[in-house]
Amino acid sequence: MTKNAKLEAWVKQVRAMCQPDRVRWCDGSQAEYDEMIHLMLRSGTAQPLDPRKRPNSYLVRSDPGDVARVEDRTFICSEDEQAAGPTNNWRDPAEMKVALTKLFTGCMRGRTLYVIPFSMGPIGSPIAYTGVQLSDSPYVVASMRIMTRMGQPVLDALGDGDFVPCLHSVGMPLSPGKMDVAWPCNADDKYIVHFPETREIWSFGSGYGGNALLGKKCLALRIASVIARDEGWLAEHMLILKLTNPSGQVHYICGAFPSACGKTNLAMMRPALPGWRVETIGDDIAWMRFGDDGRLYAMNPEAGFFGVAPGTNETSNPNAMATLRENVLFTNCALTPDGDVWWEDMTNELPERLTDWRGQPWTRDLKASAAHPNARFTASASQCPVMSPEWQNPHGVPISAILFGGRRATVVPLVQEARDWKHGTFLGSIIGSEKTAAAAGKVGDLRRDPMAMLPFCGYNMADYWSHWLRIGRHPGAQLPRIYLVNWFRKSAGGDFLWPGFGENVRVLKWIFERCEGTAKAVETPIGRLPAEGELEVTGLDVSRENLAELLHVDTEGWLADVVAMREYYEQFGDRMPPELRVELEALGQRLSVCR
Ligand code: TSX
Ligand code: MN
Repeated sequence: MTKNAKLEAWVKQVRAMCQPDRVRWCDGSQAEYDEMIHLMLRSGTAQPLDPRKRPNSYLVRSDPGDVARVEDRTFICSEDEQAAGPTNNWRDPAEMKVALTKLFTGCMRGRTLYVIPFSMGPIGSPIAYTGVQLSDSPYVVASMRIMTRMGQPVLDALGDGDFVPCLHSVGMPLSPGKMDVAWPCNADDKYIVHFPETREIWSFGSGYGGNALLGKKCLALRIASVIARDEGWLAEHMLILKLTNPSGQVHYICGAFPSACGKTNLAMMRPALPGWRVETIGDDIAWMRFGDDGRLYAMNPEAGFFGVAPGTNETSNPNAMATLRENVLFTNCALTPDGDVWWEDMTNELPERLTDWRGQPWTRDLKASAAHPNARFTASASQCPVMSPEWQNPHGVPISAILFGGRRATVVPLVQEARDWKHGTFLGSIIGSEKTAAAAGKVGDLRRDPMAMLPFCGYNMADYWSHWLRIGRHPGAQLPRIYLVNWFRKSAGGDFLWPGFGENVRVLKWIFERCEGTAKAVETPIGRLPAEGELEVTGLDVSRENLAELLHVDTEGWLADVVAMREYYEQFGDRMPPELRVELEALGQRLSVCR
């Protein structure tokens, strides 16, 4: 299977520590996937959906205490605490290893240890990274086969090369003769741990999503962000889309949005303007490197979608609905009486009866949601009808524009263009979302999520900003333009001012034409806004007043934001890059002048 000495030694060492009953090297075959499904059916982890409704698809219910990423149990274990920064949880790496070794000792008794080789990026691509995950979860094996390039071809390409070791256990050993539970996990101890200097990941106690599928958030973002800093590239929490205009010209665009802003919907958008085309390269992660021409080339390191199901429907994202027709693993969705899945806002009408995500009977008079709000689908990228063939390009695609978004009912206009890379980095650093009713805290409170990387940056956020500024000084760089966008402005009466979804292509069109040099902008204190008549409004059902409001500079609102940002930057002390403080104060100055 492999002659990789490091891999053989590591598997041997983990086997001795975790004491699984057996070790299985995953080849990535369909037969192996089917076997994992069979195991999950037998243990009650999964149930089949009606093949006439949803061929080759399964519903998995997690433990009710294991339904999401656990940020307070996520650690960056660098030698120096300052290297992790004020926005990450830090522990001393040696002490953490001792604590974890205790937890991992004997933790796989009664289970199988799966060796899961995977590639983030096309196998053999010069900019891909290989990881190997050791896990005791068949759900992880099946999910990794959808979400990454996984199996023997990865080992063949790896040869004697290096890889990122990713150790995972659900943290629930099985005593001899004891029946397994449907969703094994550890209720008391969960640890999602990153060692950025040695490039290792240890994850204990959770079987869910970002906690357990270690190629995604742990490797492709937290560890990769550190590698990217050291090697001069960018590992970002961004979608990648291909935008084609009616004449067939193309621009590739990346976008970073905090959660619940519809990143997957944008990546798969069906444009409302005739002749315009959006194709998907990726919906979550972009790795960007300079090409010989000085442009930034972005690659999607993933091979599938692990998307939030609630809110996905034929209107919000028809291409996602098509992606989900077959061969899907659903997690924590509701089940219909005829053997299909359902989630909130999937259909206009509430079903009469369902089985909810916990397996309990549900009727529509109940107030509780039937699917968990973080219910997920796991589906192969190749099933997306608007997947661009270039998503497999081993060198990536040249990026013309980067979007930073957020959910802001006030202040931030529909779109504004950064004056240069430095200003764009500043705009990325200030993005955030207002809390919706679902989250804890006061509704309307702004949660800053710089570059949408707050939970995913594997080092000090201030150093990360410095790295962005350093990228801007790359010799011969032909940098993307940077934009701040906001689909979520509301009127005083509380209605959304912008229809969003497919109509967002109007904003993308202006950005496209800025890249072509054909669209005009006006300079304002906050950046460049579409000049009068430059935003395509033909066929758009938005009043003149609302359009004006969407593109208005709210001087007082921005000045209040400047004060809040000054306070936000404080926590980074003298690691804060002076250029961003200069940008912030310059913005304050420009706004004060036109007060
Ligand atoms: O995904 C969204 N996008 C991006 C789409 C390409 N959503 C859903 C956010 C939750 C994940 C949006 N919601 C968007 C948006 O652009 N805009 C809005 C707000 C909105 C919601 C409903 C309507 C208009 C705006 N209109 C009607 O319901 C009729
Ligand atoms: Mn994400």
